[in-house]
Amino acid sequence: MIRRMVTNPMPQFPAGFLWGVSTSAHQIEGAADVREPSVWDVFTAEPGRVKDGSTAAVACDSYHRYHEDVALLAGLGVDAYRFSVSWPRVDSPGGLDFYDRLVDALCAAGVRPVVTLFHWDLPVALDWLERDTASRFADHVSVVAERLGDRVAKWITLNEPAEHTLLGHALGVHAPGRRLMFDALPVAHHQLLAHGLAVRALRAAGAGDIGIANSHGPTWAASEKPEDREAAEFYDLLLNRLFSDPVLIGRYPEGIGELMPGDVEADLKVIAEPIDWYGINYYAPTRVGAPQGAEIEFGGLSFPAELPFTVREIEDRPVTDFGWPVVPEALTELLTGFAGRYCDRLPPVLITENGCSYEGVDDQERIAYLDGHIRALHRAVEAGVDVRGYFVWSLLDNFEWAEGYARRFGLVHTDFETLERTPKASYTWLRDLLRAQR
Ligand code: IFM
Repeated sequence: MIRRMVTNPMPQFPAGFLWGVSTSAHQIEGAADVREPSVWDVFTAEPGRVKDGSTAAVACDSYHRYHEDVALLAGLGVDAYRFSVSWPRVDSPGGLDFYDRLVDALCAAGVRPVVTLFHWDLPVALDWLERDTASRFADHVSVVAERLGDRVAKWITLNEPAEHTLLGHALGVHAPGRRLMFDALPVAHHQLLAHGLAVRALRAAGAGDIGIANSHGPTWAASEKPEDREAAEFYDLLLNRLFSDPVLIGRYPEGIGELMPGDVEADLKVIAEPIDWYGINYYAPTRVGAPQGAEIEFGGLSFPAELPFTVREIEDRPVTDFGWPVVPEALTELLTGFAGRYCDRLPPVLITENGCSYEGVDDQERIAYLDGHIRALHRAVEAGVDVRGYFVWSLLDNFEWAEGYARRFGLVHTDFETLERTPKASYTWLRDLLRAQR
């Protein structure tokens, strides 16, 4: 079945389509001893927070081995590499020198640098419950843009503020480990404000080509029953629209704005600052039903009983090692749905992350996953959605947050003892696909 699917020729994407891979600083860099600490260092030091008890102190050691990573990128033949700058490293003496060297190495290898300015590793002294963190972020962005702006191809303000809010501040399973439930909403607002201020800071520094990387996926009601549909709509509002509506149409979904702190109307004008493209991280759809009065375990997370929805299994679908369902056509659904909802307010779209966790170096399941999703993406392009690029998560197996090193998302295997990198079957498959696209 897999063989038949992957030997059909991949349809051709439009000329200029941007192919890339993604990583983030805390997940790959290591070298924690030469930067300031982040909330993730504090969190991982607390017993029981990370499932395998690991930390990202060394991770893939990309801080020291970035030349190896750049060679892997060049060998893969990607147009672009999405990585994040660690705010605590930028705050450390000489911290920006590392990114300067990395950007130079990428440019020399013909790979365009795409920089994420915040991917969850907040300096320990800061807190997204505080409004001031948004202004501090804009200062950080100005410093980075000033130094790297002459060579960076694209800028991403934030990565997945939805997950950082939900997992880090509402459910407490990511750093900083708060379990505030709906009191975490200000964290979402302050990040969105930070996004808008960052767009302004980037433009003031002369930088262009700016987007955000928001996570999205279709939400499917568990049944046609009104209570399931209502629960699914609420989930969709909280995890999808809460983060796209303010950025794209300058307003919060119904009932949310009044829960946010500060002068929300004025802030929304900042949040809706025009961007050049909209980044979507897509992994899987979610099936949602009415609450069942009990804590639910799902996809490595436990959802408290008091939530007004429950996440349900999507039956009859293969799942990744993480237990996430594999549903490529939901990517077409997501993109056509976005284009329909936001119409001319939606700028060109980039898929800033898509990938899966599987063990093994002969990773035929990953090939099948990527093949299916790239075809689904092409169907969206054929349907008229203006998608301009696709980034695989991730270049390397790396530190998968609360899962530690147990989940392997890489096109390249990392031996976390020796730090040796070994390209997987999917790396070769993607390399050949990219060659055929040119
Ligand atoms: O590893 C993460 C990444 O940091 C953000 N998006 C999802 C990935 C897989 O869980």
